[in-house]
Amino acid sequence: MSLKELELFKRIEAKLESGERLSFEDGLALFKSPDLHHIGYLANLVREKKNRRQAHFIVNRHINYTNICKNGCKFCAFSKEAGAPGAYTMSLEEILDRAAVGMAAGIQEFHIVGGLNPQLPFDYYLDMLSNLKEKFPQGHLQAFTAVEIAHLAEISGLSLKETLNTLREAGLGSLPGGGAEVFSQRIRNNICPHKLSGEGWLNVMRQAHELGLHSNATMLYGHMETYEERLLHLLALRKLQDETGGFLAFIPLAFHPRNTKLKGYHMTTAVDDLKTLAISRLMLDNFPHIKAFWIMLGENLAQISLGFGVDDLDGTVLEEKITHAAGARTAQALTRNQLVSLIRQAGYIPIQRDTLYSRCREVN
Ligand code: V47
Ligand code: SF4
Repeated sequence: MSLKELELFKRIEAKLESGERLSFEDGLALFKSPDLHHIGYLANLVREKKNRRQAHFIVNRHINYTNICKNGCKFCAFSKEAGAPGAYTMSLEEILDRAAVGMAAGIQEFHIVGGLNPQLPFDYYLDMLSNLKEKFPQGHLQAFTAVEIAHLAEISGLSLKETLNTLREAGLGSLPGGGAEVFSQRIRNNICPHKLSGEGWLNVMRQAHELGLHSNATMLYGHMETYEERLLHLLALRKLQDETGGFLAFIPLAFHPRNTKLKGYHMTTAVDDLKTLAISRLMLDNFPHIKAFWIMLGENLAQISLGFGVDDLDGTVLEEKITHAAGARTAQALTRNQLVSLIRQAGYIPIQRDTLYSRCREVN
């Protein structure tokens, strides 16, 4: 290790010990450092302080109600134009049927996201939530990214707060973290020019948090973004979290390039995945949880990530469409026992949680 590197790691460790926040420059130096193990060691110090040796998971089911989307983001292999082969929209009955299959497996949470389908009225979303809530009252509804919420405000003619309140009355429990991508407008102009802006995304989350709704946050990395742009994204999240405290978990999402309109990109490397997770743990000192979405990382790397700042492996998932459309080779679901055994074999304590981390219990 060079003297400069040694000084960097000493400086960061001293800051962690004194509780001083890491700066943009600290984050950049870490991203540029080749010493993955030392970065992991530092992230693990924070992880153990916040979450000890616990590794959280939830028994959940994803429901992607439509893949028809007017945004056509270049990194998305899931979305289709209306009428194109493979385009679908689930009826209310289909959604309830899928949820019922999940319930038999003891599902605690439905993670519901879809495209912006101009054919669907606001009532479709309200009926979906209220029927799911009525039939499966024990299932928390974590539904609709900030991008979908902004779209629903547009089609309903309501303000963001009114939209969120109406959805909450219908059964909405919290918001997932998708749609954030990278906040930089340079990146958005290139990869998702029709999508809600970064500022718009943060504003939806601010409004949701002000109403007492919790949410997650994500970052899609591994395409054309620079380390600087990743860090600005993390710092924007840290700033909003200082103001509202409404974020539960941060989930870096590794870009999967297959079948997308972004040509010439490769899957992210294990080193970049672990570094990004670890640096997220270090920069986001006010986020209680860092989640590795095993669907995107793979089960093996998700297991290793527990030593690099991660304290949550998401869930059983049951039927994932977005990443698999873009070439993910992981399974579509894991059983609760498989997740528990992944965590145990990595030397951590499996903790089954609910969506809001308010009821957590160690698995015997
Ligand atoms: O919003 C789309 C991303 C997100 C690709 O909140 C892609 O707990 C990689 O947000 N390669 C949906 N990523 C998934 C998501 C999520 C997943 C797990 C947990 C949580 C949570 C949220 O996936 C989209 C977009 O940002 N995405 N295409 C792709 N080709
Ligand atoms: Fe639509 Fe979301 Fe895919 Fe973009 S990422 S095209 S908004 S479904």
